[in-house]
Amino acid sequence: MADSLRETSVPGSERTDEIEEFDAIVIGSGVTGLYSLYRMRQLGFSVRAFDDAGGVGGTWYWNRYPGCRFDSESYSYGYSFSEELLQEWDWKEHYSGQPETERYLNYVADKFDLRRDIQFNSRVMSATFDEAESRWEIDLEDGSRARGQFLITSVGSFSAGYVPDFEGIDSFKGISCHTRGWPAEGIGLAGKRVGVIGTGATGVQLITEIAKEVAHLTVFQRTANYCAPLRNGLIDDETQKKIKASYPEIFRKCMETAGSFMHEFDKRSAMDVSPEERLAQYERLWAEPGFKKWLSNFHDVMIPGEANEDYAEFVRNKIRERVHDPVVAEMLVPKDHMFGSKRLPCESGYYEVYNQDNVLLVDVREAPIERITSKGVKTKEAEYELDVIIYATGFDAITGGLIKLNITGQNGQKLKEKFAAGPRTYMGITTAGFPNLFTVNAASVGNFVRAAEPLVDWVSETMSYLRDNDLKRITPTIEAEDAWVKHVNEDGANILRTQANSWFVGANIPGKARVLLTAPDTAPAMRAKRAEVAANGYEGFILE
Ligand code: N01
Repeated sequence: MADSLRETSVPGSERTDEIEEFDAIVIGSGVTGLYSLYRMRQLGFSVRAFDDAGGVGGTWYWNRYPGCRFDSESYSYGYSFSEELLQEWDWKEHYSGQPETERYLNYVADKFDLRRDIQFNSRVMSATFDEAESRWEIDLEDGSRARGQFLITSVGSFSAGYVPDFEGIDSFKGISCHTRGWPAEGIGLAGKRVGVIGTGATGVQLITEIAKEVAHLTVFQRTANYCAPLRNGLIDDETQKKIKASYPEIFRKCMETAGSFMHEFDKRSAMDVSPEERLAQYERLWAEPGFKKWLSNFHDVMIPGEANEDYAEFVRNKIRERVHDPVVAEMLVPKDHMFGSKRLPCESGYYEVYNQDNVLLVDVREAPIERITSKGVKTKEAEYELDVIIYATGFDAITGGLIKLNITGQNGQKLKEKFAAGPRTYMGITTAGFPNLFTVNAASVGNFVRAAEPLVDWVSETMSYLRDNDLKRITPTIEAEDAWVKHVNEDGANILRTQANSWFVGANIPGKARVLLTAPDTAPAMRAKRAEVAANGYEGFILE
């Protein structure tokens, strides 16, 4: 199994006495971690980032599986803080693939000389708050330690890969891999019998790509997804110039929308226009690239109800049109959840894969996987012999990466225990009893870079406020936290994201509490809330 999925254990005998001291400790050097380093350094803080990876990129370092790419426009995803960077960097494709995105993040790290403050191959095993000194201390796998006044968890939403606890999983004699731990040198799949478990956004991208080279592909699907054509393309020189000239406009648009994407909902209701006009709009958007068909649609397509079901049926019919065998087509048509209640995977030929003679779709809801054998996968109905098993089984999203850090706050309280019934935070970013801890990974939603920049700005400005006012720590009050948790649960109850069993609500992990893991609010509302809290002298926080 992939190195990245190893269980953590607190180091013992190798522990060293040497402790490095910083103002801020950042965990992770993905998009949020890199910007945290840049911004905090700019404000004069001493800062060190620790990453268990061998290089920068976070998600874009670990997810090297074939087909991995953006589903938001590349130029809406880049950092906005440097005009020079924006003008220097040429995105090659409208929806950049993993190798290009990893190259971009390396370019950023080099351009702003960020590497000198990043310690790679350094897994954080635990983080403990020292009450007397008001400092966080982290233990690394090699036994070394570091301390900082502030602890910033930039570990991303999807850093804890999830592999189901299948019986016999270690008995398989072939190659097996979770998509997050895909080896940099690749896995030679040509001529092999390959099985993929999972058909979420990752599985959809992977399956489409590897179906081009494998001898035989077996896809184990538990839930069919609504997927929409990505319609990617290369960026020509003229378009490149236009993009570079319109960055202020692109970012302005992103900052106005709910998920910080470039697309704005149509304010009309789908049901207020004639059926002909409705269908014409669905078809027009379907022919457009990316998320437009989702996020530029009639606004009530994204609200549970009649419009949502009308559009869902349109998408189901699009799937039926593309798959030749009607039985297979019906297996691929989602019927048990609402359109948009799970993240919409964008694809480039996914459904046509099932028209290939060497591809078999297996329904593992009907006949669940019973065990992994030495030869392959055994379901309730049959055993499938394979050379390679790929687990595209997702992530213990948002809280999983945090819990893995073994964080202990005041009075020995463990974050794992505190979050057992779901995350308890104030604004997704702080939690009572854990002073100066900023869980930035848990508060980024939608387009990650667009969300990360203002979030990290707020955290850095808060740190500056403490420094300028001779304060040592900031902790939310229990009352503010209770009110926030109530808001998340109550206002989140009726939104689309809580209607399906997905990672949004922790339902993909057996035993995990079913709670909305993100804020139910739009990105502009979250920014306004944070600004208001700061303007009111950090309302809801205790400053000491
Ligand atoms: O993970 P998932 P993902 N037996 O949890 C199945 C982002 N992302 O890695 O639906 C059989 O969505 C599970 O089945 P079910 C994006 O935000 C972005 O695909 O639970 N099957 C499902 O099919 C996305 O939402 C991009 O019934 C089992 C799959 O495994 C998020 O990452 C690309 C099983 C997991 O799907 C996560 O996506 C990729 C079992 N025991 C990802 N357990 C971009 O384009 C699980 N499954 C930017």
